[in-house]
Amino acid sequence: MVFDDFPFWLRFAHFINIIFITLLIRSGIEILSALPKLYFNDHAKPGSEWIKFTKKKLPKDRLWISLDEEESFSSWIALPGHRNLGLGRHWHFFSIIFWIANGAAYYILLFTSDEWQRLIPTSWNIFPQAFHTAMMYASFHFPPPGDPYNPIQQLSYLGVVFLLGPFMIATGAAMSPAIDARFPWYPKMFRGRQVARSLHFLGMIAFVLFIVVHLTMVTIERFPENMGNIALGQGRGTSLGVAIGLFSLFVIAVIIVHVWATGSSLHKPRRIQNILDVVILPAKWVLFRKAVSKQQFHKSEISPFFRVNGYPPDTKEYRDLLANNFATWKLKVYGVVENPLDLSLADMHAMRKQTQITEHYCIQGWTAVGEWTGVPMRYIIELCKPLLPLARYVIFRSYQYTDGDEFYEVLDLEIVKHPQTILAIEMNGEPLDIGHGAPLRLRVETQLGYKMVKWIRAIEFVSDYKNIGMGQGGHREDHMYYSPRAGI
Ligand SMILES: Nc1nc2c(c(=O)[nH]1)N[C@H]1C(S)=C(S)[C@@H](COP(=O)(O)O)O[C@H]1N2
Ligand SMILES: [Mo]
Repeated sequence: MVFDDFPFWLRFAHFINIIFITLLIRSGIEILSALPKLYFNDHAKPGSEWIKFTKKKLPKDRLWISLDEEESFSSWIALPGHRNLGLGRHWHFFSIIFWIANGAAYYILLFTSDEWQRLIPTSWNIFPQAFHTAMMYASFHFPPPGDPYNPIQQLSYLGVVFLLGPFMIATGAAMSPAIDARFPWYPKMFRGRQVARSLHFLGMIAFVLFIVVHLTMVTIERFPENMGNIALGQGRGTSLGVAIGLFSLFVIAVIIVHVWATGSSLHKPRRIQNILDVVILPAKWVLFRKAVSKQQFHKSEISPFFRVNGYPPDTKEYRDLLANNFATWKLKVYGVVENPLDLSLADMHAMRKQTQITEHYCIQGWTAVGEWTGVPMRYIIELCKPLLPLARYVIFRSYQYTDGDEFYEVLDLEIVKHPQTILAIEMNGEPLDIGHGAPLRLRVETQLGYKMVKWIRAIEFVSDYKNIGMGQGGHREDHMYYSPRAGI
């Protein structure tokens, strides 16, 4: 069949795709910089990576933390660059929402029109034809123009649109703690989150290679016609001058978006965080708040090594508690509750406890499986009786001060009630050690690690968190631009 001109929606979707795929690649590289090491096993033991993008050596003679492993990548490749995982993730999730929406609209229009026939071969002959075309390229000859594409072109577009795109969404979703906690079989399909992360990286490389080859081919092979097709819908009769002009418009548009996204993220990170969160936060609320963790790993799956993130508190208050083995420690539960509580470690031990073996997902990218024993937060809620509807958020406050401020994190009350949200007092059958949060730390198995406050001092129920800290919903949100909702 002879194909008509490219419809407007197809050209528009192609343009939107260029904007978001490039934002996704650069922000993805930023995310990689937070743990520039890739693993094929979920213990993610330092040294067992199959590839790394860092020369940093970890000290052997003192405690180091996962934040020490972060690299600073240049803004020329990473969005925004210079160690800003928080904003990199904001750009990634903002972009993925629009990229998927654009892709979905494109799929629908493709199949409700005849346009799918451009991409989907209707005969097995495509394979011998593709071989023939490959031979021509290999001998430095251009094959005759296809209708509309030559077989190699058609197969690569088919692969990118229907395989690589969905593959990136599937491997990306497999890195979400909320999805994996709710459906533990899902990450297992990829043999674990670290394999999904490695595959996601390799898929990104495939995308980059495709883009490079695609750009090269459309510029060296019938450039004016290609530009006419993809910009104006109609390629015949386009002159070289017009083609160069159209190509420059594309390039300029992409550059403007990237320069603006990078510059504004570096100079006004808070503003950009808040703007992007207008879209991201409600999406996370809708998608993840009902996801309840159903993890139960086997004892044999417990990781031999479990990274520490965050240096233990070095205040006199904490040292004194440590000196008497937390005998004088009391957990304060207060705020908009009917029954404020003061619980000692002995009180906590006397309560009904629960043990869970779960996988920890740090925002930096590493994972580790551990066994946690402690008191479910829903029992604490039964005791302290939050005042409804006033109580909407729960603040977990730590003894630790870092970057000059108290470490605290805010969680939606709904997530705090989840069955695997517990105040852990033991790890792998032993009392919590200092690095992992003694005497008490939060486990909230549908969230990323930074929500799981260690060295807990107090728990406060509030109706709003805008006047707490810098008002972003946690210490990491305030200082590192992480998102207050951490299901992905
Ligand atoms: N008080 C406090 N709690 C904290 C942190 C911190 O820096 N300070 N780091 C968080 C992060 S980012 C992670 S991944 C987990 C790590 O827990 P672990 O050190 O037991 O592995 O603790 C979380 N809780
Ligand atoms: Mo983390």
